[in-house]
This record gives sequence, structure tokens and C-alpha cells, in this order.
Amino acid sequence: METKIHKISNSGYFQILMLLLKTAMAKGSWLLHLITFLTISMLFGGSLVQLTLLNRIDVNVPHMKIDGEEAILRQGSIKTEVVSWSPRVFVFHNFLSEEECDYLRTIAGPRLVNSSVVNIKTGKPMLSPHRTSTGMFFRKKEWEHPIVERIETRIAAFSHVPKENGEPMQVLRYKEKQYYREHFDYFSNHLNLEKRGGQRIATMLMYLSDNVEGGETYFPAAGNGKCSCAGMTVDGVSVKPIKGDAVLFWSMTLNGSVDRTSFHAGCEVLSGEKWSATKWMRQNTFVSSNSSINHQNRNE
Ligand SMILES: O=C(O)CCC(=O)C(=O)O
Repeated sequence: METKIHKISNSGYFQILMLLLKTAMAKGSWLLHLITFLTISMLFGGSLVQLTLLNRIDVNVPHMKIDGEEAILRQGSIKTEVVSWSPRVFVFHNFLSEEECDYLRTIAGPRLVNSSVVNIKTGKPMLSPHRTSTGMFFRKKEWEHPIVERIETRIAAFSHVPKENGEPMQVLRYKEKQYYREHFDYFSNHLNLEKRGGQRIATMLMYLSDNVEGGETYFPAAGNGKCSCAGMTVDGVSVKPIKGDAVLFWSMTLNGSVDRTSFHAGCEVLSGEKWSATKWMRQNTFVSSNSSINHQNRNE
């Protein structure tokens, strides 16, 4: 509506200008100055009116009223980087604040136990030389802690997967020489697939510590170039663990089938300690239970 009014007034201006131009040609130079002035005011004045109108329209749009949400979502702080489209891998720089990283580490520290993997035959957790980190899972009542709660809200917003589909958050620590060999996060065993929310579709991995040498998250099937994994140059793409950054990757393709290019690993830590928090997301609402199914990952 406003644009239409603006167009009509511009064409009116144009007709007057043409008339003045004809007269200026006939009469003298002072009229040329007047025409220049009118032309400039038409161009700039018109744009300013338009910007003012647009601004007024925006202010009244309900989605602009985000108040407290922008702090929870760290709007203005997080920078998204597309790392790969096959598999789909994204890095969110500055996803967690220093305080959030330190909080997760403090809670997890005293509760770390050896990490396990999924036994493909039994669906039960087991220790494996493929995964040498220690880790812990947050208990259900801890999900309500304000810091955990706002991280969960942010993960849901950035992954586009509802909170309810997430398994409990897990914190991992890799000391020097520890690693997690190549694996898929999706289940290939029916025992886990049919229960408790279906297939794992995506993973959000958040780095909680700095000054780590090695310890990259490595995607051998991504890209066409070379990257670094535990000090070696290898094919694929790797993400360096930087405190506060997060990597989101998808275990399913856009057509809904499992993505075999989502194969990935946690490279060996060469020096320092790598701490990370993992969120696995399911197809449907995750059904928690007392069973140890929570505490597993790799399909052995
Ligand atoms: O620690 C890493 O970089 C990889 C972790 C991982 O592969 C996983 O949690 O599924």
C-alpha cells in the first residue's frame, strides 16, 4: 500500500521535473540548480520515506518480540559454518559460553566412568578398545537445572529437532592417547531401533576445553581434500576441538535413509585433555528407562 503511494508521488515529481527542464532550457541557469535540488530530494527523500515505513512495519511483527530468548539462544554470538553437505556437518562457533562449558565439566568430573559401545547382538553396552574415553550421563532431574535447560533449548533451536527427541546429555573426557575410532551414530541393530524413540538421526557435539593437540572430530568421507587427525594428514574433513564450539552432524540423508557418509571418529589426543558434551537425537520422542541402553553408542 505504502509502496503504491510512493510510486504515484514519484511519477508526479517526474512530470514536474520534465516541465521545469523544458523551461530551464529556454530561460536560464538558476532553474538548472533548482532541478538538481529537486532530483536529489526525490531520490533520497523517497528512499527515506520508504525505509521509515518498512521500519514501522517490522517493529509491529510479533516474531521481533524475542526478549529473553535471544540470551538463551546466544543470538549475535554464534556463527554458523557449513563444513560439509555430504555428510551434513555444521560448526556453530561460540555455541556455549565459558561459564556453561565449565559448569558441565564441574558436574561431570567426579562421575566419569569408562565409556562403552553397543553390542550389536545383545543391544547391551560393553567396553571396547574402539572407545577409550571416560564419560557420564546427566540424570533426568538435572535436565531441569537452568544451565542444562538453556543448553537443551539452544540445541533444539539450532538442530531443528525437538528437545523431547534428545537422549540425556553425555559429557566425555579424553586424556592423552585416548580416542574414539570410526563409527556411525545410527543404530544398525533392531533391538535399539524399535525401542525408545527410533533411529538416531543427528548428533550435537560441544567442545568444553581448549589447548588440546589432536582430538579432532574426523569425517573421512566428507569433502575432497586433506585434513589433520592426531598429527597425521588424512583424506576427509576434521573439526578442531575449540572450547565453546559445537559440531552438528546428521546420520540420515535428506531422503530419510541412513547416511553411510556420516562415518566419523574422535582422533587421538596428543596433548592436553579434550572434554566434550554429546547430544544424540532420535526420530521420535525419546523414552527414558532405567536400562543401560542410555550408556552406549557404537554398533559393534
Ligand atoms: O569425540 C569426538 O570428537 C567424536 C565423538 C563421537 O563420535 C560421538 O560421540 O559419537
